Amino acid sequence: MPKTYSDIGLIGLAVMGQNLALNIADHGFQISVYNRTTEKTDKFVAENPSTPGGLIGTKTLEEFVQSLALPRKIVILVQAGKATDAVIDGLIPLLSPADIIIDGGNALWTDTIRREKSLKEKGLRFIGSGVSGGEEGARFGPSLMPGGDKSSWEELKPIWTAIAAKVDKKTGKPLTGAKPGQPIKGGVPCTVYIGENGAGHYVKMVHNGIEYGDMQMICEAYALMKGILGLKPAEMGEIFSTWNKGALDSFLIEITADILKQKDPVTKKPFVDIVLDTAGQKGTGKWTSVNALDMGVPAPTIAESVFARCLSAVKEERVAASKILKGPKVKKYSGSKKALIEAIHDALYCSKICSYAQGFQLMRTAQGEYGWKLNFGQIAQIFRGGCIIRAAFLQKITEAYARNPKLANLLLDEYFNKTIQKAQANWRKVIALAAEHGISTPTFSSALAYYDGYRSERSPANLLQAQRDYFGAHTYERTDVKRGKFFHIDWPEAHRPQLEA
Ligand code: NBP
Repeated sequence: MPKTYSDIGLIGLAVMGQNLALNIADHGFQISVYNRTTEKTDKFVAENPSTPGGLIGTKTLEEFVQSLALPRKIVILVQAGKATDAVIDGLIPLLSPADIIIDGGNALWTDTIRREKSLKEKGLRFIGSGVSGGEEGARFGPSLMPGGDKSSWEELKPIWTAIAAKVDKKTGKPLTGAKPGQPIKGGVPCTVYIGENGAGHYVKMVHNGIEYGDMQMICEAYALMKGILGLKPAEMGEIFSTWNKGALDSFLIEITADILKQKDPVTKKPFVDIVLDTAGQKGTGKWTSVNALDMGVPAPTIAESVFARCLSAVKEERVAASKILKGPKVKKYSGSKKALIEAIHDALYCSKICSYAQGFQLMRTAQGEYGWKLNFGQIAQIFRGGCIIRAAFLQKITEAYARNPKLANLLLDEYFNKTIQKAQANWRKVIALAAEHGISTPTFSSALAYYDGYRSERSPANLLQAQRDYFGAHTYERTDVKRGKFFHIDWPEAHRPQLEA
């Protein structure tokens, strides 16, 4: 017998909406659902007649809103941007004071700030919640990153903590239920209140930027093993499986091993060899990189991963260029295969550390910009389960921030510093070999440049600033005068006597 009023409602029954609704219902919450195209709602409800909480299909927004307990909690999972605004605009006249709208889409954080402000003025509450983990995560335990009105988080918390992925408190390892869809007992839920207004969507965006970096770095490891050692996909699949048992243990390494071992069902050739080498890029990786430039935070590894996709997309141009632009002629690699595989592993791990350091630097700067108080250890912990970047490595980040919550840069943490000290010779060897062999490794190389740049007491920017002062009178600071005093040389005059001499 359904309750008179549902505990929560959800609008948008595409992949994410359907899976999240089932996850919520599995945890005993009655959920009303609505979709613009009614046939989708009817089909979805008919296909899922008996869930523990119950699914209530509704045909109009009015019927949907009336079916919810007060204060209403309404999750929106529609296309980000205009569709989200259209749904919110449709809801506003139907809602009561203090009702809560939760946007679970991949919204731009500045849109979330705007929406929260505008709804607050109308007496409504708003949460922008990152939802990570794709279809599988939404169904069986996503990582949830809610930001916005704190009082509404308290009301949403029982549902969000119930449906989120769970990790072991001590080890940070993801936990699973007895069967898929069955509630997970104990563990730390992969959701925590991130901060005010757009904080949740901001952190989700950086998560996606980091994900772009992780994927590209894995591709570069693959390109090196293939290009220098001539390894076959299945062989590389085994190597990734081995790596998945060590420091690189992560969802993306695990699926890479599976992909490399997969045969094409039609040709029976290695599947990866018949996939066209072009990749698309949606908003979030680009947003992360643009925001890094806007805030003046160096995040070159993340940005390079976006550019690598852009370069992959100009396939026809690359094919034409490959016939004209010649690379180096190299002899077959004569070094130890085992040692090189180990070096590529180390290069991947060091690059990954730098990429995450950049992502956390972005969040650190954004919190100052927007007045948020972010808990970086907790953020790393909620990335541990449910999401695409879930990895054993994230536990090291949580531990680093537990040691020092004010850590200026992850690279300065004892563990990460020691790890790079141990592995950097291999990292440098791999990048030198990549250059010798003409293999493009934009994220590996940019991560090393970031590391070397960040650890430089003196950068070459003294010359750069002198150039700026020469052509634009931009002034310069002196090494022999306390910072904050600016000088300028009248360059053309200063030079004239020398030029005339
Ligand atoms: P889509 O992003 O493909 O959106 C499809 C849904 O939006 C359908 O329910 C559609 O209704 C609805 N919709 C659109 Br389009 N315009 C609408 C409008 N003007 N009014 C009302 N409804 C409208 O769905 P998705 O892939 O499930 O993703 C949902 C959200 O979650 C997105 O913001 C996405 O970025 C985010 N996200 C997706 C993933 C993923 O792996 N797919 C992961 C994490 C986050 P219709 O059926 O009537 O056309």
